[in-house]
Amino acid sequence: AADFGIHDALKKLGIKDVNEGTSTGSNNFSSGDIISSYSPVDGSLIAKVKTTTKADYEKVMSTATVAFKEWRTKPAPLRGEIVRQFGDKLRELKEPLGKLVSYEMGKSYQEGLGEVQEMIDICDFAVGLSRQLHGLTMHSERPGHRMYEQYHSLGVVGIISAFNFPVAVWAWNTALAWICGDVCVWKPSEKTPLCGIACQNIASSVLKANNLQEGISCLINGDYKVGELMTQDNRIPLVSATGSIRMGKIVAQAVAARLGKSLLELGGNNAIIVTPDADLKMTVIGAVFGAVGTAGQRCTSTRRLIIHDSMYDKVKDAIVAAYQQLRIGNPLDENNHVGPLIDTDAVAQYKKALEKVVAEGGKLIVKGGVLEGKGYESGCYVKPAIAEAKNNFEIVQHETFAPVLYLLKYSGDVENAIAIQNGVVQGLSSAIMTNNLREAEHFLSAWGSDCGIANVNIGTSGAEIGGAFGGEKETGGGRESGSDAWKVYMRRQTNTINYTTELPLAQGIKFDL
Ligand code: UN1
Repeated sequence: AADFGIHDALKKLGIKDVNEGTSTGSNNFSSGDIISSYSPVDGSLIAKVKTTTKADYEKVMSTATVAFKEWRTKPAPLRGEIVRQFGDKLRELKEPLGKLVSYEMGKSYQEGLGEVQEMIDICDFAVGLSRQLHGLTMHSERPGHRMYEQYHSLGVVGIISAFNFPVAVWAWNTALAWICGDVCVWKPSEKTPLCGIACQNIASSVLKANNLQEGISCLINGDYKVGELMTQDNRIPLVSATGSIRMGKIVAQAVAARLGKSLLELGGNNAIIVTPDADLKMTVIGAVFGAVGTAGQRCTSTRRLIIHDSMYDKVKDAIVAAYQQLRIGNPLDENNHVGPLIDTDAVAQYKKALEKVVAEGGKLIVKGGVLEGKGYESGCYVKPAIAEAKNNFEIVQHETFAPVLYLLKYSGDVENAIAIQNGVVQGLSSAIMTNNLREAEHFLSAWGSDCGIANVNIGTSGAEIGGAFGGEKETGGGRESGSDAWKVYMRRQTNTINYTTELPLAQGIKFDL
């Protein structure tokens, strides 16, 4: 098979391929069992990586804790300068890194590049923010007193990320944590360990060039057992975890048991409401990209279309027609729209969802199926499917990480559509297609969408880094990337200073000695 420049990309990113031995990132003490990273694109073994043992983890934590003591003393704008250099390195390596993301994870090359662009964007954002870590000042009730608040570095931030955004989610966390004066220990998904090594190599090259301690950025490898070392570790005040609701509940409970902080980005069950005033062309683009982009493996992927009955047949026909145009195949070939799922377990989940929706009384109107034959040897390529369903089906309530779209019908007012949209346990992203001001504002009101993200005339996926990203309910409540998401990476301190010779007490309390 044509290698689409993979070998060259691995070289530029400092990764040894399978013929060259086991690959480890910089400042990675891993000496445990080997994870083999296979590409879902063509099924081939890309490289081997060693996992982190408990003893390795202790070494990582001691470099991280030592590095924190020094890093927190650097002025925030200076930390921003390091993030600026890191962003520049990412610009330089955008193509090889985007290619590796595409090849190891399976998303299209365009989306791989887009993911690296998100990393660059969050770096730019963080650089500016490094001069804006503002606290408030407030007036004291006591004479001759000054009161204000300031934000201090928190410590070692533990990052657990998922396979679907194998590089960007780490960067959202790291760029903010760094300017805040924190150091990071990252456990990437065991399904995309090479993306982890590539990023770690980039981060440590920047740190080295500035004579900074490598422990500012650390990598650990392995499955949930390695993650558990962090969730139970008192030296880690904040664990930021992205993944399934099931995983999030385990992480949240472990971290809460020691009264640590967790930042959770968990599952979504995102819907687009299509009202009688929707623009059909925009609806089709938004819905199809949302449902099949990244092969339906974004936490913001569109899972449900809630269509007004007066529009139902028109929208259905247009979407079904668009699905006939989709080209499925090697994601590095820019002619294709849809790449593979991450692995054959994901294919099994996809097949189960299709069986389940039919068993519950749904109707497949775009059948789907697993692709076989030339170009599909990895066994990970599936056809995006569409089913007519009901919101209360168990399978519709569940997030399946695959390109399965459910069509749901509503009648009457937009309230009815919003009730369906909110009628799931997840609360990440939501959208409405309408040119009707009343419907749009209703959707955005306090009695509208209950999600962390609510869009008008845009799909559910593809959020920009400038806004706070995250969701409510079982999505976990965390907010990452833009707006004031940085605050969770710092500890807030309220300071009161008395510059008189008296010591008046607050609340007017008298205490004479
Ligand atoms: C995710 O799927 O974990 O909104 C994050 C989006 C991306 C981020 C998705 N910016 O689709």
